[in-house]
Amino acid sequence: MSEIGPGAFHYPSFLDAAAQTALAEEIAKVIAAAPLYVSTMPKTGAPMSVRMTNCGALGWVSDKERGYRYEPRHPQTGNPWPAMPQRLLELWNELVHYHKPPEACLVNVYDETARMGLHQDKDEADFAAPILSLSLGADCRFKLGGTRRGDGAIALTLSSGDALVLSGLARMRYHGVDRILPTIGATLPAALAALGARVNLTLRRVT
Ligand code: MD6
Ligand code: FE
Repeated sequence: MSEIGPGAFHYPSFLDAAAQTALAEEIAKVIAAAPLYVSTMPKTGAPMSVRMTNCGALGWVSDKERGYRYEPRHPQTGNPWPAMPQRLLELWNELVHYHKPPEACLVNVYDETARMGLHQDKDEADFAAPILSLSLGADCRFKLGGTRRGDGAIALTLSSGDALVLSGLARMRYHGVDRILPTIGATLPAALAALGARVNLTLRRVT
């Protein structure tokens, strides 16, 4: 584990190959029940390059009309999100020191050209709760800035099996995914391989 800055903890290869495979199988079941969708940006309606879905009581969605928010139901099927797999609750308990369980797990699926612009995670009511990120598949160049948009950012590589916790002073740091890196050998586990190049899960407390 390395503390990148106060409250920002990077755990390279936290999940071994067997754990990555098992997690991918759980996420494939989530996607089978709650299909990937494309969120659009508030106001402009521009589509995001990442496809997403969620599990847990709440899911993160965005559209032109109503912007970023959490919803209890899938925007297209209207069904409640699938339950959070037990394995994710265990990882939260292992890595996040917080007295309440996560309510949302956002599943982001990247193809080789997808990116995630610099953002703060601020649609949650509870900023005291850390966010736990888990990555599978191709490496990406992850940028971690400061608490103001213009602050300088550091770059780190997030690889398959890595965990990243943003807590405390790091909870509101800007961050984003510059690009997916060509990654020899680190393809997504078979259960997810047809969907893209990289999958990132972020577990959050919302209320
Ligand atoms: C990604 N991650 O790694 C996007 N958010 O694809 C995030 O947006 C993120 O890694 C909050 C905390 C950790 C993260
Ligand atoms: Fe984020």
